[in-house]
Amino acid sequence: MAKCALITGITGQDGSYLAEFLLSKAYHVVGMHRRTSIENFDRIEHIVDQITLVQGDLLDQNSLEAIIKQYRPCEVYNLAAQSFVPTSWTQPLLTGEITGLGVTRLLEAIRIIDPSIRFYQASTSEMFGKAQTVPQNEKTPFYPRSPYGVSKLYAHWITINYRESYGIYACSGILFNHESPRRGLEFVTRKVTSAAARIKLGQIAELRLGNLEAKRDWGYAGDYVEAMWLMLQQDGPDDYVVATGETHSVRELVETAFRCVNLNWEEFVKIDQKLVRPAEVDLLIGDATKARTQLGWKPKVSFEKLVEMMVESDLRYFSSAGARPVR
Ligand code: NAP
Ligand code: F7E
Repeated sequence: MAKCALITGITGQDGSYLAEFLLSKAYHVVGMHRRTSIENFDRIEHIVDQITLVQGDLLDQNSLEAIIKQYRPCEVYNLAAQSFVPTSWTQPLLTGEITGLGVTRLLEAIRIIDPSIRFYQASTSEMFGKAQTVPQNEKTPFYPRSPYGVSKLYAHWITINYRESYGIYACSGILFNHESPRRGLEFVTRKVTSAAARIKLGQIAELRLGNLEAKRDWGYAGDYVEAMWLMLQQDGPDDYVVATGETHSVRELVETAFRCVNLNWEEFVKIDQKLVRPAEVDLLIGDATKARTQLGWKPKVSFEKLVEMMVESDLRYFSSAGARPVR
């Protein structure tokens, strides 16, 4: 019988890539999504008839227990979260409830119903925040800089605590920024690639951005979901940094994206102080030696290739009304 995996956050960027990956490994994929007044399946519409979709919410304990009882997954990937850093300042309590406490709700459901389930928690480089060492690895001290980062740090430690308290095979994947043509439009990579495409197509005239000096270790989401799966296939549970080991500034991102459409970015980009964060994460660069040596994982898509892939997808998306950025 096929192995069953539950993915929370199936409608998100990573949920869609992980579902594709697990289908390629012949899993029965159960995807949890929130009830919404209109369906939000754009990223998974090409696989919707190959997976089982079920309504549930990280805010609702009963729904989590009911889903685990009904489908009895052997692996649970918790990708659901309020994941946008700026929103975590305007909605800090909701962010804490979903991104932090939501993980305890899911772990409790696993503990009560079937503690042999293997659990993956989507942790983040935002936990390093005001980074104490360069580059950052599993031993780097944490210093989160936003309610999002703080909530994820709680989630990281509760994952470790359930592993140590109850022997649950629970892993925390500390993933650095990863992007794709399916990235939400408000995150800086997609904001930049969509604007470059739309300016080229004559649809908009300018791009407003905040801090151009922030540096991130940007990889490709399609590469990163494999690392999630590998973490749950080992002899024992552990925590791993997943990153490319390269860092680039937002300024370099903008230059690269506008170069793809043969435009000079300085003619179109305006700095908007409203987009500067109350506390910034200045520099992230990951050291994924442990993932490379213990999981045999490595990234395949370079920064330049990633930006090019996103700009090309956005040119297609914004030039034809019905097209979807689902590369
Ligand atoms: P994303 O595109 O924002 O997707 C988040 C998903 O969570 C969506 O499916 C969303 O559903 C769902 N969700 C939000 N609140 C929920 C709730 N209360 N109950 C159930 N589902 C809920 O995020 P992503 O980029 O795919 O990232 C996946 C995970 O990895 C997140 O936990 C994120 O924090 C973490 N992470 C991401 C990165 C990155 O660079 N992408 C790096 C490190 C860690 P709706 O569609 O209904 O909103
Ligand atoms: O910002 C700067 C901004 O929103 C990146 C999430 O997936 O990755 C993501 O969090 C940088 C920041 O991602 C704009 O100040 C400048 O320094 O794309 P972002 P993020 O905050 O790094 C981590 C790993 C996660 O876990 C999160 O869930 O870009 N920046 N100007 C801007 N950022 C945005 N969004 N918009 C701007 O106009």
